Amino acid sequence: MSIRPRTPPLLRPKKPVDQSVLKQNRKLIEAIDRRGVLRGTLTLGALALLTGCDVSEEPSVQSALRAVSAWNDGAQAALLRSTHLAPTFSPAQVVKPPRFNAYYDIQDVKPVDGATWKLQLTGLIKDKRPWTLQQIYQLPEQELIIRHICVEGWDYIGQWSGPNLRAFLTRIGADLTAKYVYFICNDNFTESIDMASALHPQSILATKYAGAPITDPFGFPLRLRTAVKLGYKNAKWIRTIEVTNTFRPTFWSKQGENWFAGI
Ligand SMILES: Nc1nc2c(c(=O)[nH]1)N[C@H]1C(S)=C(S)[C@@H](COP(=O)(O)O)O[C@H]1N2
Ligand SMILES: [Mo]
Repeated sequence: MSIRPRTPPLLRPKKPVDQSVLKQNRKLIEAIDRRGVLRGTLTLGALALLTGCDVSEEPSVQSALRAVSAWNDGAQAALLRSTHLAPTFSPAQVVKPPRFNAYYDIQDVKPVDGATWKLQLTGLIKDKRPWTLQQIYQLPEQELIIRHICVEGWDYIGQWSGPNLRAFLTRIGADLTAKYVYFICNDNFTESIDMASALHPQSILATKYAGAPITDPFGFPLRLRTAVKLGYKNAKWIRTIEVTNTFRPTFWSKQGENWFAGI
């Protein structure tokens, strides 16, 4: 299986956006960055995550910048991680089916057998017993209707549900002060997110899309869906979760993509 190449820039919009809009608004961006809100990683994707605006059109890039600016006024940057919620949408806006992406084509997806699959736990976790799918289905579910933003220049609104990641990490006795939550997937894809993002209220382990189990191409039986990261951080077909203080290079970070990729 060959890796579909991906090249910078981080976001390639559907209609080419004049990237100079970011330059034109440099003062505003610098003001935002000074307070550390965007951690020096302002991209059109991060703007879309923050504001929910469609970043494929130049006027909405500008309204996104204005929205960030308005929100930022008087706000403490440190509050972002815990209290700033990414935009959510209504069920009527949900795209069905979702839009597929992986580092290979959809016909190369190898379905996971939900009957034999088990979620493996490793690292800084007290209770490392593996979980069957039936056990996971018994956990309380949270629904997120959020925008998925792929750096290849497309996005869609999706309706995901499954156990809240913070609740799950708490339940298994994970060290919530550890630095990273690392995901190993059935297709040998790897991703990791910082603990603050893992504990964000809009991060879930999704088992369902639009109320039905996620279908094979979209990560059956279990995937990460977080509103605070770009598309590629949302690991599909998760096999193992590791809680760790050791940074391990991830699939896309090894190819030179930004590791943080979020807000
Ligand atoms: N296991 C695995 N997860 C993955 C990928 C992948 O190749 N393998 N691709 C990522 C990328 S680049 C994107 S945009 C999203 C696509 O998710 P979707 O198919 O549900 O839209 O999955 C992410 N998670
Ligand atoms: Mo992506």
